[in-house]
Amino acid sequence: MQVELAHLSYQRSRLVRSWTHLERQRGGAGFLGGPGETQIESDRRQIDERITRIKRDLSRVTRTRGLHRKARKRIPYPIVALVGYTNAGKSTLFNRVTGAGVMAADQLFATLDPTMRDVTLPSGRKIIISDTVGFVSSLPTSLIAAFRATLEEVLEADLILHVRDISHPDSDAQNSDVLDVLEELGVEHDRLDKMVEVRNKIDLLSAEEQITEEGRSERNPNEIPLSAVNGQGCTALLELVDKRLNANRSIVEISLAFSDGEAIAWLYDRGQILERRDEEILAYFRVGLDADDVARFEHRFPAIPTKSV
Ligand SMILES: Nc1nc2c(ncn2[C@@H]2O[C@H](COP(=O)(O)OP(=O)(O)O)[C@@H](O)[C@H]2O)c(=O)[nH]1
Ligand SMILES: [Mg+2]
Repeated sequence: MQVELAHLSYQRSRLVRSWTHLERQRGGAGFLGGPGETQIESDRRQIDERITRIKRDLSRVTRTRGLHRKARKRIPYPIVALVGYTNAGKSTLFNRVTGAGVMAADQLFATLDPTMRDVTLPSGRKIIISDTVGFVSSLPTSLIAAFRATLEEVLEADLILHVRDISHPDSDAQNSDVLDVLEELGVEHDRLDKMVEVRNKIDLLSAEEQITEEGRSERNPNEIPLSAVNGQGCTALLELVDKRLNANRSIVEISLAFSDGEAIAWLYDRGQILERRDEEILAYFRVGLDADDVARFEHRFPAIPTKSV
């Protein structure tokens, strides 16, 4: 809709200019209300009506997006955003890690937003992965608003995965374009530093180049060579995401009665169960939980003592 709006505004300005030329030819000073003017008026009115309709639809979309974001905040799984240049392979990677494009009804966000889906990491931890619009260089200013809107998700993401097409001849220029835009959008420096770089399309490299890539990633833990098309590197990527998200987790020991089904279910849902020992009347858990989730658990189940270790 933003794209159409920009296009219509452009058409509207051209309309005036092209008719001005005719009007000048036709009449001298004081010539008003000729057939040309009527035509401009009617064309302009039609464009204006479409502009009004699109603006109304847009404000509805903005409102809906706001509601979705609020709904998402109530389900506090970490959000991992894919960013990168157009054609880098973001959507291919998204489909691969979320289960090859199947749109199952029980997917958490299937009905909420088609570009966000839940993924279970190797540790059993659940995340929401978000596909975004691709970056292109020298975006027309009239489209920057549209572009920003789709990138709001990125600002709120817990982790950013920068997908790069390393087989592309302009790969380095694309890389700096993307980093510049992220910085302009207000992504903080330390988050840019902590971003994971997905070096996609390694299947298109020669055998020697592939070996060089493997060497790079061994030295740099924030780089993953990958092929979204054949799946190579995808497991390593999910393991890295797991590790990065778990960096701010705390380990908590909790003993509770078997009858505390609700609390047990909550721990399985939100936490990473590291150990469970069933004793006579109590179950003992060692769980990895986010600091926020520890507070949520204590708030929700005040009678159950927790101990951070
Ligand atoms: N050879 C190869 N092609 C890929 C790979 N990943 C994506 N592609 C292709 O690159 C093109 C763009 O992919 P897409 O996922 O739409 O890119 P997006 O614009 O970043 O979402 C498609 O033709 C994909 O099939 C990869 O790992 N290897
Ligand atoms: Mg895409």
